[in-house]
Order: sequence, then structure tokens, then C-alpha cells
Amino acid sequence: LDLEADLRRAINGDGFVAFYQPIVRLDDRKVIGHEALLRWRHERRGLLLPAEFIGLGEDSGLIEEVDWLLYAQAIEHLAHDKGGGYISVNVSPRHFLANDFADRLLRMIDRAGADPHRLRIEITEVALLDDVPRALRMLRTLRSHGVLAQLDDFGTGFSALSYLHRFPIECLKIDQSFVAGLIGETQPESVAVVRAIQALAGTLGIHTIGEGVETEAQRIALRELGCTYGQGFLFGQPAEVAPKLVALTR
Ligand code: G
Ligand code: G
Ligand code: MN
Ligand code: NA
Repeated sequence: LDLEADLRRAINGDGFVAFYQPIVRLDDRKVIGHEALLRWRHERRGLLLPAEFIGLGEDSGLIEEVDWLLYAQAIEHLAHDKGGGYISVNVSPRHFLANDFADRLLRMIDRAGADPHRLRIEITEVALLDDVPRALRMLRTLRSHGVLAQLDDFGTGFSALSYLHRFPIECLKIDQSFVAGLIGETQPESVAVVRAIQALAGTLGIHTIGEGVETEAQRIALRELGCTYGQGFLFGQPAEVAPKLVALTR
């Protein structure tokens, strides 16, 4: 309850900030984009991670307002960033399916003078399956204006593989649990899952991003399995960058 009052105050102040984590090409580590990750600079508790307040934000309906603050920061950043990389933002399923989501996002991009091709959204499978016709409309509208979608935490959902080809998805993000599992006793299972995801991506003609890459061994294993891109502490922590001063990607 206390936290909810804090949340309302932080929304009206400047409590929420975007941290950016690089996404790289696995073979040469070239940075191709960044994921924007939400952080809350709480006046007493310090820096809070989404896990500590997203549930509360969803229950109170406030998360959507917080999301828009973050999208505004990311879009503003793109408008000033001279590099060529993209920024991906996370969208919760309910938010994605809200009527005005695509229109509002496109308006925000337009007003900021940002290039829509440099913004991507990250959604989970849940967001697609809840209301398929609506999800399709939303993705098509965004894509027709240049905003591509990547499927987050892939492999952890119910992955009804047969439906995926219907959706205009640019990229599958292989969930970090499988990347972690590539080394050690769960290796056979994780390799099998990553192989299956790569086969699917191949059929769809799209790329994959391995998440949570922490070691060189994982980078090499992913690459050998056919994964093109990676994200994780090995390449860079989520970090704040000074807007307008630092180009994310050169
Ligand atoms: O670093 P990490 O703890 O940032 O992120 C944990 C989870 O929080 C991620 O799985 C991501 O889906 C979610 N998340 C991160 N940033 C945002 C955001 O801006 N909006 C929403 N809705 N979820 C986010
Ligand atoms: O949106 P998504 O569920 O993919 O959120 C990514 C989450 O993974 C964030 O919480 C981010 O801080 C975290 N993360 C990013 N890189 C690594 C990593 O190398 N190892 C681990 N354990 N977590 C990571
Ligand atoms: Mn994500
Ligand atoms: Na993920």
C-alpha cells in the first residue's frame, strides 16, 4: 500500500529511468541494438528492479503509465542518438492488447521525430494467444509503420508452434534458462530446446537472440547452434546512459 503511494508519486516525478543493455552479434560482438529495462530510483529503497514492483503496478493499473514514461525516454533517446542501432521496449500482454496501444506509440514516435525503424517491441507469447485477431492487427499496424516485434522469453510459454507463422515477428529471444542450461548437467535438454527453437526460426526465416549470456562457453555454444545474436552480462550490464551525450551504437 505504501509502495503504491510511492509509485503514484514516482510517476509524477522522475523516479523511473531506462537502463540500456546491449544486444550483440555473437560472432564479432558488434552491438546492433539495446533493450530498455525499467528501473525505479526509489528515494529510500534505492534502485528497484521490475520484479519488485511490476506486480503491484499491474494490480493497480499503474504499470501502463510507467511503461509510457519509459517508452517516452527510449523514443526521446532514439531521436537524439546518432548511432544506427535499435532500442527494444518491453510491453506487458494486457497493455499490448489495449485498443490505442499502436496509435499512441506511433504518435509518440512521430512527435519526437524518431525513426520508427529503430524502435522494437518485446512481447511474450501470452500477448499473442489471448486475442489472436487483435494481436495480428496490432502487429501489422506497427510493422507497416516500421516498428518490429521480438518474442521475449521464448520457449517458456505454451508455444503452440503452429500459430507462430501467422504473426509478423522479427526475432525470437531464447529464454535465459536455456542459455544457462547449455553448460553443465542440463546440457542435453537445453541443447535440444535451443535446436528446436533454431529449427523453428529457420522455417520462419527469422533470427534469434540468446538471452542471459554470461560466459564465453555459452556464446560459442549458441553460435554453433545457429543463434545469430546475444544479450547478457558477458557483453554488457544494463546501464544508464546520458541522453544526448552518448551514442548507443556507433
Ligand atoms: O532487469 P530485469 O530485472 O530488468 O527485467 C525483469 C523483467 O521486467 C523483464 O522480463 C521484463 O519483461 C520486465 N520489464 C523490464 N522493463 C520493463 C518495462 O519497461 N515495462 C514492462 N511492462 N516490463 C518491463
Ligand atoms: O525482458 P526480459 O525477460 O528478457 O528481461 C531480461 C532480464 O534478464 C532483465 O532482468 C535483465 O537484467 C536480466 N539479464 C540480462 N542479462 C543477464 C545475464 O547475463 N544473466 C542474468 N542472470 N540475467 C540477465
Ligand atoms: Mn525483454
Ligand atoms: Na527474457
